[in-house]
Amino acid sequence: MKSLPFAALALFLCLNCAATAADAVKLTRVYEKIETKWPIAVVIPPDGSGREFLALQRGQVLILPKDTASAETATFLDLSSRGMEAANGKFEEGLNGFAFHPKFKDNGLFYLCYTAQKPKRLIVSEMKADGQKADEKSERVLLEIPLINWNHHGGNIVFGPDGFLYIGVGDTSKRNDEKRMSQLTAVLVGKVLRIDVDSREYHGAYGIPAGNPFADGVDALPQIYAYGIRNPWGMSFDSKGRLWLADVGQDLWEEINWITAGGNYGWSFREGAHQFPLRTDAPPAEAKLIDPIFEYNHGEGLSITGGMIYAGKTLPELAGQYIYGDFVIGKVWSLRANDEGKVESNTLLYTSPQTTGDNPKKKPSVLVKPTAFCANAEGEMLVLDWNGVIYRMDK
Ligand SMILES: [Ca+2]
Repeated sequence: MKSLPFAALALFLCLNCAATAADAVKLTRVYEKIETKWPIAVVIPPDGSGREFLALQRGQVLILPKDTASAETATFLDLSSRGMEAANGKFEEGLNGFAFHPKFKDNGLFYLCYTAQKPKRLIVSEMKADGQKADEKSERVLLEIPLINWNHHGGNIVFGPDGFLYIGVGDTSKRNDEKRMSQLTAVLVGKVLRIDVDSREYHGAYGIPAGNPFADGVDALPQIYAYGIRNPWGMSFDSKGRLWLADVGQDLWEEINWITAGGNYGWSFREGAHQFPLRTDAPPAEAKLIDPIFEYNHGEGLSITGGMIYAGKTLPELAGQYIYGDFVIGKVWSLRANDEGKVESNTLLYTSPQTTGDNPKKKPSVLVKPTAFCANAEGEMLVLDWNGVIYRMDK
């Protein structure tokens, strides 16, 4: 160390601090030999194969090798030539949702949620796969939702234990919910939607589950399951059937919600559990605005990435806890909540080191920017990093 010049010593100490900031977990890089640019989900098909499918935002889905050190992948689907994103739409536009039908083993069906241009819209579609390969020509479009901006369209999709498909859609506003979409039940943006992909009763494309809060379609669109959402990022069901949803905040608060049928989650009257100061009109007297079960302010992080309940074996102390992170600040936490949704603890597990990238004059940025928390085939937690890296959470 004595031979290190001062600047290098300072850098060494700085890196050392970041690395030893009492992280409770380690992030170990896996699939190092595979190009995994802009990963958005790792999904395990319900077919007993134990395969891991990696969805990338530019429209590819890869089947990852069993050996995490291998370079061998199979391309399941490649929609990268479609141009899902506008020139200024990179970062939020593209393929943001991928889910297998619960009976994928028998019917080969899976679902995608992605943006398309001219006109700008969010598409939910179904495709069929044969063994190792998706058949792009089998695509059946279920929903097309008009968008007016490149940001805030959510796009995560997940099947519930009820067999219905849940779709998280952002408010398609640049800022401030300026078009007042989230509370408006006549549009599908700023909502969680629920549809029955096995039925064709609605427009010949899918069905409306009878338990949807506006199933009769009177005064509100029947696909809506919950509303008052800003930009849902990270949706997952736990083993008790609860739907966890992280809603990205604007100026002050990031939030974690338990989504229930007909729930109004407040945006843009509220940001987190607080009145949104840029909105001065009062909510209707009858409105019941549901607060998040947990929120953190912008002193802690700037953009929440929702995750899932830990169900792996490597870190037994995290059993039953909800793992989530912050995309901008590069932190990972575990949240423990009781069955009533009361938070018992929130523990910082990991803080990303900072990096100057290729340009030391640039403001430092975080090394790990979590885009998703997913279970691998063994149930261990993977952290997908916007910088194109996949980590496994270890001791
Ligand atoms: Ca809210």
